[in-house]
Amino acid sequence: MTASNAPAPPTLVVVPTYDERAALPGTLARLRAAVPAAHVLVVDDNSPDGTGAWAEERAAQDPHVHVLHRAGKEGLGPAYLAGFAWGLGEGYEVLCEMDADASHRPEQLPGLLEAVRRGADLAIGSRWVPGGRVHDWPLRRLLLSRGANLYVRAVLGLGVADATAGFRAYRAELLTTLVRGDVASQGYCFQVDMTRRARAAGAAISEVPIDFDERAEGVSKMSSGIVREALVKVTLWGLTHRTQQLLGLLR
Ligand SMILES: Nc1nc2c(ncn2[C@@H]2O[C@H](COP(=O)(O)OP(=O)(O)OP(=O)(O)O)[C@@H](O)[C@H]2O)c(=O)[nH]1
Ligand SMILES: [Mg+2]
Repeated sequence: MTASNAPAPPTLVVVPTYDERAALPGTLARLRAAVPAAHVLVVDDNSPDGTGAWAEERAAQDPHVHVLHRAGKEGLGPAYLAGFAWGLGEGYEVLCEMDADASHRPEQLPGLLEAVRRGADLAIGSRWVPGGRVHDWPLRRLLLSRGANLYVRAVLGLGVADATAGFRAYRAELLTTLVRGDVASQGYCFQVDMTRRARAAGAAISEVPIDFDERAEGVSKMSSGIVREALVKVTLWGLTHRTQQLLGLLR
């Protein structure tokens, strides 16, 4: 059997949710249609709007849908780590990240899975490589994302155009290695943290251009605290990285 007609490896898409009752039904329907063989894990932080209860009902009707309930809102990073721990324990071989708010198009997930099939340990759905696009974002968000990625590039030198992206597919072997480290990032710098750890582990990272849509429903969880955490942590990681480079040169 050649690699191209080999059966797809067991795949899990982890979708973190906080107050996504309006957006999640459409996202899940599109996801199940786009990648019918994949399983989905909704990781809900006890959303006050009943997202978790709705997901539970959905899971009762569809054996491909699972739900992890957490006690309260702790941020994106801890939600993903809990989802990954569950998925690795269940034996999934490819584990994906996707937002619930339809900013990521489920129809583009097969492109990420194809990159993994071709040898990537981590495939990133990227807005900032040729062919990648952002639709209907206000200038403020465009500048924030562009600026954050340029800063990450300058201080960490990861060679990744969209290190903050949250549409990803990881090979389980890589993820097992990454989560063994003490990943403590809460907000969106979680994505940068995982990218720099993947780079340090020598992973094959591939960026796949995607279309990123502005959320149509629900409310953004982006906050000044999340931006502050990212700025402080990326700067500290950058200082450590550059110091290590310098020590390497002097040795
Ligand atoms: N479980 C959990 N999910 C979260 C938390 N914070 C954000 N999310 C989810 O993570 C995904 C990304 O969050 P968004 O609010 O869309 O963040 P964003 O895409 O940077 O912001 P917008 O573009 O303004 O939507 C969504 O599915 C959220 O529901 C959290 O603390 N816990
Ligand atoms: Mg969003």
